[in-house]
Amino acid sequence: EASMMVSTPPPSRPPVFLSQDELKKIAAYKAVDFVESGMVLGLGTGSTAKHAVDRIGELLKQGKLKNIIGIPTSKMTHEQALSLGIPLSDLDTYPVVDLAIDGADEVDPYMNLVKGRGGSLLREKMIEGACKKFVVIVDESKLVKHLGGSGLAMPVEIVPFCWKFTAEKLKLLFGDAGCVAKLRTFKENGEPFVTDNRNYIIDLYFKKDIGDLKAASDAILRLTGVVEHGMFLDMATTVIVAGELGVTLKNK
Ligand code: ABF
Repeated sequence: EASMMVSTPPPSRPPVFLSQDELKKIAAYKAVDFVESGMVLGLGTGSTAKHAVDRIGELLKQGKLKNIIGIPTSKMTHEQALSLGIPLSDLDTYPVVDLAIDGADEVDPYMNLVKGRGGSLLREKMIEGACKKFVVIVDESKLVKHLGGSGLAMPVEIVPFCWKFTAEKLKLLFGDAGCVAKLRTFKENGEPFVTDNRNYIIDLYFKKDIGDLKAASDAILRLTGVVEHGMFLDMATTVIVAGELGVTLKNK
């Protein structure tokens, strides 16, 4: 009997659409590939960094990572890391951090970031400023051409004392750019959002391009009453972006 060569067409594969959370997880896991035993690690905050912290906890449990010291960037991450059994410490004890992994709200083409929309920025900036390597993990929705140009908030942490006065000063700084300064509050009761360091957050909304980011950063930091802002300029050493078409990694 003659055998017939039947060429079967390749099974038609429907495109796989990954959820935003799956993309965040892909970026996070990729970043954890850079973690080595014995490292002092800055543990980021937010829904993307959470996956990285989970993964570090898992690798520790499996014995694939050893002697890790975690430095959490928020109370929330502190709780998460504790529950995973990750040994924790702080910058007082470890003033030099080997590697930090954290998410961001915006990433520009020069690897400058906006952070703090989730409410945490001061501890992040202290810890990530003390890192030899700072790996930022995002899904592609976070990529922007200009920071603050998306009409979304640029957070500034300020002391609660006379916050209206400081908010007004912040707004006046950006008179030209047409900026709105809003106290961050809880929707449910209108109460001010309070940071881990017991401060308030003023969200700046720009109607125009901010222009020179370094100049804007310096001007904000010069205002008495301001503690820190969410622009992280020239800090990231690697950015990992997860998108529908795969993962890209950019180094400084
Ligand atoms: C924190 O998490 C913040 O600085 C930033 O606002 C946020 C990013 O969160 P997510 O990963 O949930 O978008 O690092």
